Amino acid sequence: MIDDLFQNEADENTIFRDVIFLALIAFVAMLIIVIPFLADPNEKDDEETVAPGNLMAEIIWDNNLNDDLDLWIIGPGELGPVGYSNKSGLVWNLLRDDTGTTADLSNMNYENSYSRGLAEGWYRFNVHWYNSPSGVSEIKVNMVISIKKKPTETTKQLMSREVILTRDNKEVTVFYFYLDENFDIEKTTVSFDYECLKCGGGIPADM
Ligand SMILES: [Ca+2]
Ligand SMILES: [Ca+2]
Repeated sequence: MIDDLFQNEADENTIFRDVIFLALIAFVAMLIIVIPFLADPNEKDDEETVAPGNLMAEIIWDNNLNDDLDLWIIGPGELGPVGYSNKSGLVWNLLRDDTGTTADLSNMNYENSYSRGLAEGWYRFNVHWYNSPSGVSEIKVNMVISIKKKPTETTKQLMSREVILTRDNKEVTVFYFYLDENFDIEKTTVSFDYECLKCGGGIPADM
C-alpha cells in the first residue's frame, strides 16, 4: 500500500516533467516563429534620427498679399520638375503649397520643398507668379537653400537671394548650380540663367 503511494507520486512527477518539457518546446517554437517579425530597436533609432530631407528650398513673400507664388525644382534623379501640380517627385517633395491669404490661417506666404538624400549633379530652383488677385505690379520673393549632409549635422544655409517678379505669370530661375561629390556647391557653376520649369522643362542634358 505504501509502495503504491510512492509509485503514484513517481508517476505524477513524470507527468509534471513531461508537461513542463512540452511547454518549453512550445515556447521555443513560438520564439523561432516570432523572432523574424520583431523590430530591430537600432533600426527604429535610425529611422527616428533621419532628417526629413537633406536639401531644402524655401520661398517667402509679402504675407499680406493674396498672390499665389510657386516654387519649382529639378535635380538629379527627377523625371520632371517638382512643384504645385507635381508635388511628389522621386527625390523632392513640395511640403507646403501656399496660395496667398485665401484659405490660409497661418498668416504666412511661405512654400518649402525637401529632398530625400543628396546626389551630385545639377539643380535648378525657380519661382513662378501663378496668379495676382491683388493687382500689384511686382512682388519681391526671397529664396533660401539649406543643406543637411548627415542626420547628425545641423541644417546649414547655403545661399539666399531676393528676386523681383515684374509681372503676373513671370517665372525666374533663382539658383542654378552643380553640387559636387562632397555635396558642396561648385561656385563657378552658380548662375541665374532662366529655363522654364513650370512647363516641364529644365532637365539638364546629363540627367
Ligand atoms: Ca503656391
Ligand atoms: Ca499664405
